[in-house]
Amino acid sequence: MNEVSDVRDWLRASPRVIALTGAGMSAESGIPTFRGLDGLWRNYNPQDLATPEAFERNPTVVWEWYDWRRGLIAAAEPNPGHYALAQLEATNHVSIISQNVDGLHTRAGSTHVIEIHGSIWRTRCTSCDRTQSNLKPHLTTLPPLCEDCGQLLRPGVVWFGENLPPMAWEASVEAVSTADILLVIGTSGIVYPAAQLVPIAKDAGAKVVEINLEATALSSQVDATLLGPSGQILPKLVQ
Ligand code: BJW
Ligand code: ZN
Repeated sequence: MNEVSDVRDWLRASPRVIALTGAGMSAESGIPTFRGLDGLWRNYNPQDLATPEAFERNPTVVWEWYDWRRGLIAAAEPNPGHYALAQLEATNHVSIISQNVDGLHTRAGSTHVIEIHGSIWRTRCTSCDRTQSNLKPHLTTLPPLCEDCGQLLRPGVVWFGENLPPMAWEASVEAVSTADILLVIGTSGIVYPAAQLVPIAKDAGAKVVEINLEATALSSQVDATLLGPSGQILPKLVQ
């Protein structure tokens, strides 16, 4: 069985496509994943960097890590996988639910992108909640302070133990509930509630296809797994 050509046929018969993407989607752009061999969590402890408690303890250390990642991402380009998903909009109704904070889907031209873990390009005031877009690769002073109230700004991302932005989460549940096919791309599927979108889609009748270098926590729930780099598989699916 040629699974790539089978999934290509499924896509042709699926007007509404949802893609749930994770760090593996951007790996071929040179952005490290979290849990892979050279993943961010191999060198850094998430408890020290990606929790509200870590930020309260040491905002400068957390900001230095995010500022380093901003520099990496600013220097990166979308890869053929990002462009293939953007190109799919020519033939299908496509929404992307991304756990990534890098903004590369939008840079590749995708127009319906829900960022469920926020964006590294936004800051939010810890006091007055003012949210701002800041596209500079590096911030001038760390930690940055709010121009309105002078209090500490934080990265506009979702840390462990924090709720996802309610509107983004509701839109995601709605999207997978009405999907014909869900593509689950480059995610280990162990972070919740993002991973919950897979059973929600399945229960609502969507076909689920996983694209990953290896089997994941979600593999037993999907209709097909395409093993390989998403930057190579997605262009073949969209051809
Ligand atoms: C390729 C490839 C290529 C490589 N091609 N593939 C038990 C205890 C405590 C908490 C919990 C618990 N159970 C559940 C929770 C809640 C917690 C959670 O899920 N924890 C688990 C880890 C156990 N979740 C939360 O806290 C969430 N909030 C929440 O639940 O609110 C309610 C609540 C409130 C109060 C208390 C408790 C609950 C929020 C989760 C936020 C996650 N945040 C991060 C950081 C975002 C900002 C940032 O970027 O800095 O999000 S953590 C990190 O993980 C990041 C990612 O978006 C997320 C998912 O990772 P992802 O994308 O899957 O990456 P990897 O590295 O894991 O996988 C990469 C994959 O790609 C691999 O499979 C590779 O094989 C593959 N790959 N190259 C294709 N070329
Ligand atoms: Zn403020």
